[in-house]
Amino acid sequence: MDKKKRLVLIGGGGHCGSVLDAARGMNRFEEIVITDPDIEAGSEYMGCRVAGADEMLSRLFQDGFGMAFISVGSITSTRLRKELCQKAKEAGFDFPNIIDPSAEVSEYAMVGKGIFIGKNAVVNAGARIGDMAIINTGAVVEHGCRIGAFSHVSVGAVMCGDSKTGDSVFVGANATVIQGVRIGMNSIIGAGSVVLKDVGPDSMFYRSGGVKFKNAFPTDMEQWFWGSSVKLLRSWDGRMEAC
Ligand code: JB2
Repeated sequence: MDKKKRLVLIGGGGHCGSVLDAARGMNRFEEIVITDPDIEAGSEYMGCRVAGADEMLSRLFQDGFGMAFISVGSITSTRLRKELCQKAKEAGFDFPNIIDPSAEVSEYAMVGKGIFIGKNAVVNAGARIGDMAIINTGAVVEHGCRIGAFSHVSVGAVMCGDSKTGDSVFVGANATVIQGVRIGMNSIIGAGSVVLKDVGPDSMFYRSGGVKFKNAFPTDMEQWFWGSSVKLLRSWDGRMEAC
């Protein structure tokens, strides 16, 4: 089998579910396995075999898997994703882009390697997406934007035209970065923030309207969540117990 059609997903959590779904939708990979130190080797995740921990990477490469993808998400820190990327490189793997078939990516956009573009995300003409970046579900990267390597534009976030991030930037869910604004490397933009001016490197920017929610964090969360009439219909990944 062509080694480019054999893919290892590194990390078998929630983000892996989105990546796996998109990878299958692309109809490009004939075999997909997962490495994850916390999932039993030989078990299945969404119908995909878990090969073992990352120590298996060299062995998998020798066995004819040529492609690897970092399927651990990055919430605020990109450290783990970088370490895993290095491990996979050292083992000899190449990195495909995984783009959900529902995403709209302009043919005039430029993308690097190892990028994830999730369901219904939009990457418009002239945008440039750096290696290993995540453009998550429903995010919009407008014309002329630049997204740095290892940066993550989270669910529903909007990068307006010609805005830019440096490397390893996290733009939280539903945040909006206004036209032409630049976010310096390693900075974090809080969910729902509206960024009207440049943000320097290594900064944290949170502005979510200052609205207070009464009882936002009930003490008996389990009771509040599961004690109602809500029932799980099915346990899709074997981790969630039906109640
Ligand atoms: O060193 C590692 C390692 N450390 C943790 N190697 C490998 N191969 N896997 C590792 N993991 C695994 O990453 C954990 O055992 C776990 O299975 C997975 C992390 O799963 P979790 O669901 O906690 O996070 P995620 O990174 O898949 O998703 C986060 O980021 C997404 C972008 C979540 O916050 C999601 O909600 C978010 N959409």
